Amino acid sequence: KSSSVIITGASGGIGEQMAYEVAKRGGTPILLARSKESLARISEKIDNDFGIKAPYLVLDVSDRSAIKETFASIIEHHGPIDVLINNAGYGKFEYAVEGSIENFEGMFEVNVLGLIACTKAVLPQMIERQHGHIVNIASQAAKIATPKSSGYAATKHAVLGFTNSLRMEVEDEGIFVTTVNPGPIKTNFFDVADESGQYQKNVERFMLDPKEVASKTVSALFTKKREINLPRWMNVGSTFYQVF
Ligand code: NJP
Repeated sequence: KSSSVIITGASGGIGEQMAYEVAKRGGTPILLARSKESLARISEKIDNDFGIKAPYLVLDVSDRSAIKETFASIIEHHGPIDVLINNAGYGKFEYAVEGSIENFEGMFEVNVLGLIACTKAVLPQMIERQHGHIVNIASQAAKIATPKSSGYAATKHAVLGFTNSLRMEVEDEGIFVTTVNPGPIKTNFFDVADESGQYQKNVERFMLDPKEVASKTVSALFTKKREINLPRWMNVGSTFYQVF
């Protein structure tokens, strides 16, 4: 049976590209996000290009009861899950003094608690089968902080902490656990993160290709890679930093 790979945030960006990479390697991507039309388009492309039927379901990962129901239904209809790629996430770049507490809360709901809830929804069956891989898309912001990323960097530091602890708990259960820490990637991420366009303008020429991030991530499935770091140079204000 081909491996089933759940991808959250599969309606665009690196999630979409990871879905193609999984299908290219003969796996079955199971696509989750809020935008049904985009998921339908991507699933159809996967069928046309790779002859693989990729199921898709609408899921907002900030809705914890929906996560429980959706994952239970996937397991019931498509059998056990081999891989979960926790990719859904977003940032809102603003100064801590200016950002509303609701903006901080929103990022934690999706990037941290949504990721934890999705992980908890697949872990029991992975432990039972002594088989699986959890991949958490964090960020270079899990390692370094920059101004205006206090909320986003805090969520990604939290993802890294959760992932490192989880690995210790399940590595003897046949389950691999990997964090991916990319630099800036050319996706729609910055349309939400940086409405002024200033940050995007600064880092645009250093941006990673989403296809590269996707192929490096998917080719590490079922390996013991603990972290995939994809460093970039960044221009913050007028100063250039090498990120790692
Ligand atoms: O961004 P984008 P990326 N429930 O905006 C989904 C991290 N990262 O591919 O729900 C469920 O193109 C959204 O789908 P929809 C970043 O933090 C990025 O760049 O239909 N899904 C879409 O499919 C994130 O964790 C950069 O709107 C939700 C997807 O998430 C991951 O990479 C750098 C959702 C976002 O696609 C993918 O981001 C870095 C919700 N509540 C890390 N909210 C970068 N781009 O520079 C959003 O280090 N989604």
